[in-house]
Amino acid sequence: MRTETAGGVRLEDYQPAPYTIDRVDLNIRLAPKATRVSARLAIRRGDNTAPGTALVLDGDDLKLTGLLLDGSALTFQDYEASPNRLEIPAPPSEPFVLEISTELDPDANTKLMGLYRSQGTYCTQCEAQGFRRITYFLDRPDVLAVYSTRIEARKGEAPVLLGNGNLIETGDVAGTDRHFAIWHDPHPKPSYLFALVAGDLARVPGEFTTASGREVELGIYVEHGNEDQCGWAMDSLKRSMRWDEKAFGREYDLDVFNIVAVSDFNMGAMENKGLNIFNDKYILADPDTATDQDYANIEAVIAHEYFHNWTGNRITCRDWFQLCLKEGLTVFRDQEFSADERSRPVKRISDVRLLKSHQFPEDAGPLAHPVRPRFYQEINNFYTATVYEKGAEVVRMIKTLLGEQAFRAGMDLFFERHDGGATTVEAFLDCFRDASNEDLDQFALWYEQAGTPTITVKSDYDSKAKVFTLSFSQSVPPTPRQADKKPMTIPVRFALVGEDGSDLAYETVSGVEVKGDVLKLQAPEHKVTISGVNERPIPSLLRGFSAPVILESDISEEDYLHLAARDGDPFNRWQALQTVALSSLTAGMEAARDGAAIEVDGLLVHALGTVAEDESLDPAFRALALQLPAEADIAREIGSDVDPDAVAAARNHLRRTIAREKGASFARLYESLEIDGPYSPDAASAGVRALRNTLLEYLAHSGADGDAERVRDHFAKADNMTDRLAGLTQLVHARLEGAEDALAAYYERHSTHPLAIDKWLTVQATDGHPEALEKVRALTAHPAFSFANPNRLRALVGAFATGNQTQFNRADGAGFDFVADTVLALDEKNPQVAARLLSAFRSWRALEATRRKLAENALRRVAEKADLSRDVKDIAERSLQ
Ligand code: 0A1
Ligand code: ZN
Repeated sequence: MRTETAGGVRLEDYQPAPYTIDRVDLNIRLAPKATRVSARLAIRRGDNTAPGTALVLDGDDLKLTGLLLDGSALTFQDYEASPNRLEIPAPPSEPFVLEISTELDPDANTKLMGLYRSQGTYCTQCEAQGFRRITYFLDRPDVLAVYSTRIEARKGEAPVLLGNGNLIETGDVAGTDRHFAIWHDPHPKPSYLFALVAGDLARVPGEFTTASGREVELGIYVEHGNEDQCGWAMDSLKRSMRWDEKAFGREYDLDVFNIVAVSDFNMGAMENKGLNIFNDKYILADPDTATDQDYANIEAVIAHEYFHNWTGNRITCRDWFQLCLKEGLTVFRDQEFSADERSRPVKRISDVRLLKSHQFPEDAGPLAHPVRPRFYQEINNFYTATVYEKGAEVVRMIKTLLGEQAFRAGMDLFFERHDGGATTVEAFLDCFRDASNEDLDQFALWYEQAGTPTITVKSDYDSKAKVFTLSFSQSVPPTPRQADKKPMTIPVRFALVGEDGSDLAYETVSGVEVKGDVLKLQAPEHKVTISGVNERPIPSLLRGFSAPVILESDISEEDYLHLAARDGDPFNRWQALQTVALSSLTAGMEAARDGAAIEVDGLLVHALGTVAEDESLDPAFRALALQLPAEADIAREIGSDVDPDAVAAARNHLRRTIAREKGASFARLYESLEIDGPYSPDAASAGVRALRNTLLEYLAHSGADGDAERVRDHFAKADNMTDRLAGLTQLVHARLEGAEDALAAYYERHSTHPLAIDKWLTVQATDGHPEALEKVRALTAHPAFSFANPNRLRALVGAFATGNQTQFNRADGAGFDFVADTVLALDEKNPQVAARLLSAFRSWRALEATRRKLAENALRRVAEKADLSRDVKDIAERSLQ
């Protein structure tokens, strides 16, 4: 029985495959317009499959050129073939070999799924369902096979031939200008992990010896000339390999590990077994063209893909509904890696910022879905912040609830039990149950229920009885197809903070289950009573963001500012400032909307000034603390009837006021933060640059004599991309004199480096000025822009749609129309990227009425177009539901 129907795919319809494919022998003869693929599949009837059951293989846009069963040609009565399907109605009941020949046109493949060419290099992308664009197959993650791949190409065109696993043989094809390589991957894998690369690439070598002494040859392949931009990626790879041994006891399992950087790629990177393929944006870095953030991203993505070797590849997903099993878990692992390599609190704050800015809006809008969905129309649309980032939070909560040791024991059990298998979220949770005896039944709702829970808390201190009471209630909002929600298990890490900032002692906690400093909320309401509290405490709740929830509390602004200044948990210090800033900005927005004067909270301005100057704090932390909530964060906080212009007015006003009041001290601090010596991407110097560049943003808006000059100088004298881009951004966004010259100078300097040009496009696309749309439109005709390249598209149109709140949401609807038109034009070429772009509309219902109507019209126009891809149709329809 097939699980895929015209109406979408449902988890409850899952059935094991009726046939198994044990071995796949591929012979791929590459040519730009006519690549010939022969796939020999060793197929076996499943134990529960009746003899004579039809074999149905998936295809996508395939051209069948030959078909042999056990060496004999099949006649037309023996099979039915279409570009999307191959059926053998009555296959043999004993194991048999099916040899399928197909012909592909890599040059015509603009979807970048299956086999395509990027700058002349042949490469593949098979997750989630790209293998079926190469040959007919049981293209589902629970069909695991051992692959051998013979790759053949013209020597001049593709001197480098790479496949999964280990290299077995190479040679010339006698009498031709062609050569071949045979790769063998001994680890059974699902088809989505298949990959090949062939091209004229440079190799940057490395080596690694695993804990048990296996010598692994490492290679990073890039276009010629880019070799010297691979050092950081290689270093990150080696550190990742070592970390996985130490933190999770996981060693690498092949003799080679290759990474290839390509410039046309739909996503960030891909964990194909032994042959990771990367968007070059996550490999290439040098100080002149990559920012500190790029370096941090490269480190995280390299780690992420490498960690998939165990969480994803050795243990894979039974079906695509289980995507979070590999993605949430692997994001959790890469977050922990970066936290260990850098500053843990700073990493946590950055991750939570990302969660709140991307996942919370998704969870609050029409595209909300559970971490493990139960239904999809198009699986490509479920590589979301919910599956990845909220999925990682769920794993983090398991660790919080179980404690470090039991968590590790559960992970060890998972690796032991499921190595070599394709499994489920239930089986994953069972490992933690068995390792800890913890009841995770209610906890499992985190995988099932969409929507961000809100916890509301009221506090009371009885100074006579020395009893502190916290009254919690929780609620989970309705989301598409999930009207009613059950109460969830919510781990709340807490402390009671005293006058001097220390954590106060207490005697007993009742009314809730407690483990160490974690309260385990499970009921709709809990009255938590804490005895033996000798002074009035300020509760520090949800320390380290122990659960992905919205916290609404009756804590006063004064108390929040006390936490901001003194909480022992750095995350909550940051959060306290954000909370105060958000409430001040929401009030400012109301005033702006009513045409009243915006009042600025003097206590907040003072608190920010104090954090900036506090040298006992990590500069990276100070930088984060000084960054005001983004316009999109303020909009999310407001939740409905949002006027983005009023939001921007309030934020700009607050920033200007801080800049005016603190300008002189910020300028002094800025001047004192010079870094001596050559650029290094390490976390400590990146932190100093982050603080300096955050101060620069205020100086750009101070209006004080000399500050604009400082910004121009900052740009002109920068000896690295982090500073140069910060200077350029401030010049352009603050509309300072010299902005146009700076844009021209930047372009001149970096015109041959596409990734640096992406930043130039983004700076212009995210300028909140009303001219931005016209500029963006004009830039789509610029020679540096390419509609066919996903990075360029995201840097310009994507950045405009997601990073320019006032101009995308223009009151005349022109921003919506522009993005909708781009989606429609792009859909014909690359539906995946088009669908992602369209999801920028995800918060349209929260807008005020005029904009809401205009956004709806644009979405309807998209939804109603004939011949839409399944990708775009799915997003358009769900957005309108
Ligand atoms: N598994 C990859 C993400 C990925 C998904 C789909 C792709 O196809 C276009 C590519 C990459 C990861 O988590 O890194
Ligand atoms: Zn991943």
